[in-house]
Amino acid sequence: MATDANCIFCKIIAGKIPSKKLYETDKTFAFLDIGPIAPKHCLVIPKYHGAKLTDIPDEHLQELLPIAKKLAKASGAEQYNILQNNGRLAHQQVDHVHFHMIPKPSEESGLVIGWPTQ
Ligand code: IU
Repeated sequence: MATDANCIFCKIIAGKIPSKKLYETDKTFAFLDIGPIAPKHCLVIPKYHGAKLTDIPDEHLQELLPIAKKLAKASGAEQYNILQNNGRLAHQQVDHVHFHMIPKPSEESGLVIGWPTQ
């Protein structure tokens, strides 16, 4: 398994940095985002270290979307974003592949977080 001793997400997977773990398999780890933009915003990551999607072998990618889907269902949100950024121009900050699962709170909850209009 490819890992990087200097990668913060590899340290989270290894338990060297604490996280709120939501789900784990031999290939995949999911945890609450430390800077959520909505309640229950979480990240699903391969244990195999790679900065971009194209750096990860297919067999380490296959569970990511099914687990993001499972977490979307578990969040109870009817609407949500699943996002994955590659490179600084694409707003990637952490160089270990991750899928965001971002619930969109309903208007009734009073927790609406909208995208900027401009
Ligand atoms: P991005 O797609 O690379 O821009 O997203 C990185 C995310 O990783 C961002 O939402 C951070 O809040 C999140 N994160 C985290 O959950 N724990 C950490 O220790 C660090 C970043 I550093």
